Amino acid sequence: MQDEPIDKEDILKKLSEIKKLDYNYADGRILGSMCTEAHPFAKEVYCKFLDTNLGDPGLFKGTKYLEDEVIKSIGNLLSLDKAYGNIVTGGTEANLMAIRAARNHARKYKGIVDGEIIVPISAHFSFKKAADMLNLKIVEADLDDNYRIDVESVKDKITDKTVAIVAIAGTTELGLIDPIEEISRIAHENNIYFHVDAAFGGFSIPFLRQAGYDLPVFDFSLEGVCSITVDPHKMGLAPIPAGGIIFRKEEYLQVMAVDSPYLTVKTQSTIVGTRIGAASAATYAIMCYFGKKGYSQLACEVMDNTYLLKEGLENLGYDVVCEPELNILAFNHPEIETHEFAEKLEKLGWKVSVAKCPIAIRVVLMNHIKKSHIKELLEDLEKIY
Ligand code: 0PR
Repeated sequence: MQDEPIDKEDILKKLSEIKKLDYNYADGRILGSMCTEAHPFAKEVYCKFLDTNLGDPGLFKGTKYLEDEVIKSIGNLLSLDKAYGNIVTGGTEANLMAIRAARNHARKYKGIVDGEIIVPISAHFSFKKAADMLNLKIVEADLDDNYRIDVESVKDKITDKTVAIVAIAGTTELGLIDPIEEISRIAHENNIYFHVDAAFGGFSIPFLRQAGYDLPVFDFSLEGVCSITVDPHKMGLAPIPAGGIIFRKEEYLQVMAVDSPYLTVKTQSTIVGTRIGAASAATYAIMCYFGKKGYSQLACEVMDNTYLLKEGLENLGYDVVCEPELNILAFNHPEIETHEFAEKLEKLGWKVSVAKCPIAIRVVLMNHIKKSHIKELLEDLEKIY
């Protein structure tokens, strides 16, 4: 830091120069991101609540009310009459809270001290962080031929140390939905905590189902489901950071509670202490603003774009890895090795990402990717082919 203050104008000038290093969603070149530009209205509301702190909710009763309302609304979308949970920083923190609840619950009621969690190979790496922090062993369940969790493999991996089973509604790499109904039954029969990671799919599957898409049930209507991660900062168009964790029962929050004697509430179950209220306010605002109709339209639009890209790719002769269930498409060049192919796309200005299982170029068709961008991408892909 320099000794003397600098004028605001000069600082802003420097910042806008530096910001030029960033890619912009609006350019339609960011193809591998699950985040997108937040809706302007959500950003406006966010700024109004910047100083609120849900770590001490008794001081911010209005903002706490907004968080509760958001949890209630998301819970209702997921077939839960009375929901418990929090708006957190993202899917990582939401998954960490779910696994912490599962671990503590198993420790308290079953006496398990060195627990294991069963997660599919396709699970997001946040579960590795959670297992590391919570001192749990990760047991990976295989995928079936369609890249979804293999139900038999889950059954085989259950032991008397299993504290949680995880399945995904909208996998990070392929956007696929695991057979959640079957896993829910297995978890319920074995009295094991079952967490569904719908960080990506949670804000689109309910709306797509409503619009007539034939997608499987993944929510609390299945009795084995104990918690669901749903991120407003992905398909919900809320500003970063906004993740969501929804629990079926209050006891899952209670088993994580620590005393917070000098605060306006007696206990705290979240991982973070001082925590942002702006994310709850912005999510509340954007959910009111869109309504089910608005989200349904958004979810359908991005699916239309997904099919448009798929058709274009197939017409050109590219290999599409699997039929998309959500707005993620993975594909390969029939001859060029995937990383080499990704480099060619990078050179043409496309920010792509490469999936690991199976190795493929992966495009997340978020709201910032418009039909005009898909047309440009297909033109470049035609040249490469
Ligand atoms: N669960 C699932 C299914 C996810 O896909 C992700 C993130 C998480 C949990 C963790 O969420 P947070 O990143 O909010 O903690 N999925 C993307 C990924 O890691 C996130 C992402 C977003 C990556 C934008 C890149 C990017 O540019 O691939």
